[in-house]
Amino acid sequence: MNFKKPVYVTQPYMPPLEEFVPYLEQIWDSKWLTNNGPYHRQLEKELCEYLEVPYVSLFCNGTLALMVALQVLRITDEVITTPYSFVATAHSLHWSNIQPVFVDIEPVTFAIDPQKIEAAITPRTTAIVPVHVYGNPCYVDEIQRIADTHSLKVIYDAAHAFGVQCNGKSVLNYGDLSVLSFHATKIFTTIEGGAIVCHDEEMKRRIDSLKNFGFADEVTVVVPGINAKMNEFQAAFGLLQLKHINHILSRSAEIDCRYREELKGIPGIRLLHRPAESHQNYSYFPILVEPDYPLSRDALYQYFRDQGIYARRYFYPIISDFPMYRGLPSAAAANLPVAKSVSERVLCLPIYPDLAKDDQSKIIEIIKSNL
Ligand code: T4K
Repeated sequence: MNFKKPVYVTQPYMPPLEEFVPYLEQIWDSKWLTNNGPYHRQLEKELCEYLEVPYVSLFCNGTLALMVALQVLRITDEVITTPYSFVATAHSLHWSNIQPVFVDIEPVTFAIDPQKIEAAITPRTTAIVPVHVYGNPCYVDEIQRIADTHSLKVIYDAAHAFGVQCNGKSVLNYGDLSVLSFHATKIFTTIEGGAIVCHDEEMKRRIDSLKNFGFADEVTVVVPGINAKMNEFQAAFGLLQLKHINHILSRSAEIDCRYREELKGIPGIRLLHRPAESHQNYSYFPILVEPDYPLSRDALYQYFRDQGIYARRYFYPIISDFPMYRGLPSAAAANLPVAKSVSERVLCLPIYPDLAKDDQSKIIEIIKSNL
């Protein structure tokens, strides 16, 4: 069995090119390329409406948005976070001179385990940075209770959580701030891009200033800001994506549903639990390859690659195993057994709106054929 074209873990949804041309013409005519241009303002407004959140500040990528979120809340010293994420979660702390303190995940949703957070709090702890990994909402109520008890800030790394709801509202409304990524590999993309969701106008004003060198007006610089602005091409691409978002989400849901139907009950293949009270965006389809499956996770990964299917081991290795973190006391393997074990078994299968039905059939067939 061989694939003509490689099948990647994800691919961005590209709207019809002719629909993008009028946006480009507008940019050409106005010569307004960046710095809070008209498309930037329109996308912030449309995202607030679509996501049902009060304020959105757009960024050139999710990593800089995370760093600005840490700055605006004046987070210092130590921050509790998960080792089971993309490395940018911890790097944003590192770049802000903050020490990540890794807390293990719980084995059902792979989110940071709230029962283990309090033991990691020290007098130097200033915040918690949990991740809604694969779009599965964290234990938001427990996390907030802990944060309130210990006067900690909560910044959600919501890079995977575009459009996700829990308890009947957007998951982005929890915590002090939530940070989105709109990278090309995300379900909603602005090529590169990201955003901070916040709850009040003053906070939005401060975030906007921080991402624009700290300017308050033409001649006043109030904070040592950075340049993290989204440009007009990115914002235009986002506006067009938003027009197609229902199609993007419904196709992803169909693909997720088919994988679930076909793969449930296969010995040695475990599917990610999706809490019933949440509304998902279906942007990742992780499976766990357990010891009773005939192939190891890495053997299955390689088998797929040999057939031109580029499934990915998100997130392996765990962040705490990378050289710049592995010396930290919280990075000790004994502290993170669940994250370690999940990362050694996880494999994310291809899922994106244009995944052909035949390609998905072949992926399913490969998993079954090894039995
Ligand atoms: N927090 C979390 C939890 C995150 O997952 C991320 C990003 C961040 C923070 C940081 O946000 P950003 O600063 O990135 O906005 C990818 C992405 O680069 C990264 O954005 C993402 N998480 C991470 C989970 O995945 P790689 O190194 O796996 O990407 P790459 O280039 O191997 O792409 C994966 C596959 O996607 C390719 O095999 C093919 C396909 N692809 C990729 C690109 C770039 C396309 O079809 N078209 C494309 O343009 O990190």
